[in-house]
Amino acid sequence: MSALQGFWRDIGKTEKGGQEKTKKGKTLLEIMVKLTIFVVLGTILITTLLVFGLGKTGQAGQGTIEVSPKEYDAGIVSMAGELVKKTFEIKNIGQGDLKITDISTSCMCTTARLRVGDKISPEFGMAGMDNASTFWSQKIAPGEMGELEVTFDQALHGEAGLGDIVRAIYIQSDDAQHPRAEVKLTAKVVK
Ligand SMILES: [Cu+2]
Repeated sequence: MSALQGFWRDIGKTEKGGQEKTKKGKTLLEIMVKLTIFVVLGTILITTLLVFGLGKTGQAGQGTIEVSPKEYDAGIVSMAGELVKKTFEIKNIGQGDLKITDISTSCMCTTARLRVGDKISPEFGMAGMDNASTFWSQKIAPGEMGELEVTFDQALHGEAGLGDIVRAIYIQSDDAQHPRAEVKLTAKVVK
């Protein structure tokens, strides 16, 4: 008897042994074959999805950010008056999706939220002072527009904040040419 024949005979024995133990159960070999088929088919499916998914993204092109206006002058604002609010437009003028990954402002008195369709972001503040962006990002489709709602609290700094002020709002995205776009808000704060 060759070594190969011996091998098959031993497998046969193992199978029979398995059947005797479990009776109505499947043999070890059947389970292993089914498991192997399952794993192979699963791998093919996942690979196909990844290849086609990535291919699509690559073909679609890149997003390009356009902010408008770049600067807004709120004019003379009274410390006792209502908070200064201004909405800036954040448009994707590129061929592919634009992903906004973070928003921050230059000072504690200035906060911003991004609204895209019916989605509104958390409130962003001064860089490093909030962690609102940790799990946040927002897609803007080609041709689509988001609204950056900025609030400036002209009374936050008290009398130290009187006079001409300039505040910046930074918008980080996956636009390779403009990874950090910015808009500015100016005003003259009076008592
Ligand atoms: Cu401030």
